[in-house]
Amino acid sequence: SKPTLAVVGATGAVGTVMLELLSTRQDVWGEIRLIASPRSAGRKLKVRGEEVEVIALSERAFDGVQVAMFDVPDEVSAEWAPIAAAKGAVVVDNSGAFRMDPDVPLVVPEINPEAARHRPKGIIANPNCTTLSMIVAVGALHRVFELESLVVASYQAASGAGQAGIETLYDQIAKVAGNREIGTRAGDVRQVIGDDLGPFPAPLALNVVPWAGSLRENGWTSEEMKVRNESRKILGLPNLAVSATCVRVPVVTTHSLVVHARFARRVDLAQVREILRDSPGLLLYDEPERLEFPTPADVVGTDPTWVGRLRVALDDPHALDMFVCGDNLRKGAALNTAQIAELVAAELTPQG
Ligand code: 11C
Repeated sequence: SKPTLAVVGATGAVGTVMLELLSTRQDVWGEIRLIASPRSAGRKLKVRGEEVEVIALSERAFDGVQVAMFDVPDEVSAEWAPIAAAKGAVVVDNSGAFRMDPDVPLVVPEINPEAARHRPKGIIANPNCTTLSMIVAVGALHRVFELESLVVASYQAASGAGQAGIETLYDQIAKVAGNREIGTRAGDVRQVIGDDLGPFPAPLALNVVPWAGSLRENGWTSEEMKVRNESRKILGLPNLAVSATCVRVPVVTTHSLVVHARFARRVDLAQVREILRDSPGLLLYDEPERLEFPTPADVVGTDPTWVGRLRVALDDPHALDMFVCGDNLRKGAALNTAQIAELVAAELTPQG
């Protein structure tokens, strides 16, 4: 029989996309149980065309569950993922709570699917959306050219900060809309938007904000450290040199990154194109003569990582510059989690 799946955090920004995905992907699940905070319990949500009542997070909610996806804040995962695992569920956790735990694999199915099988804690971690938005492309190129260093800048969407981020951006856009003078004098955007900045440290409408996450040592942010640490772990390159600058932009959903990747081998652009065209999870969209390149407006709602603006660095034949976009709620979160859960489901229900 098909395994029972629990979706913890079913009502959040990622949870909402997860229910959409579960309704359209190949149906490998028996019961799908929706779990959320007591505040959301009793709500009915649609999955696979049926209304399902959300139940409150509790130990008993995991009775009979074989796979549990967690799309909740770090502290909720830290407390509840081990409880679900102790009850026998394989947990696929999308928070930051366990990603760097040496006993928890950090999995991207296109890159390191085999890692999912070794999970001594019964927990598999899903990477951060910014890492995920570039790593499928970088990983495919690493296989051939051997990655040595990454210098990246992110252009992150508001929905990376959850439903509150989305609401904040729409509210701010409404406040500045129609005013054809705003954005011409220092401080005028702040004045119109007022004090309610939501989860962002500066106005996001008509602006870019060089900050995501919280402050870590020496001026680096948590998000920048995640890009570095998680890339190293997923690629199995503990000494990979990584410098990331994470920036929030007024886009609702889809993270973009400018990537400068340096390899041990000389980069051959024709071969790069071939790799990006033929590897799973990637869409090569790079026709500069026709002004064709990925932008979040075209990428949102799609599954692959889109890659364009491919250039061999002018001053370094071992380095490649490119622009990548990935839907941060799909591949960046719900889709990768679903793909990992499907790997586990395939283990639990052997074919033939
Ligand atoms: C953002 N990437 O865009 C963050 C959100 O570690 O899962 C996801 C945080 C995480 O703000």
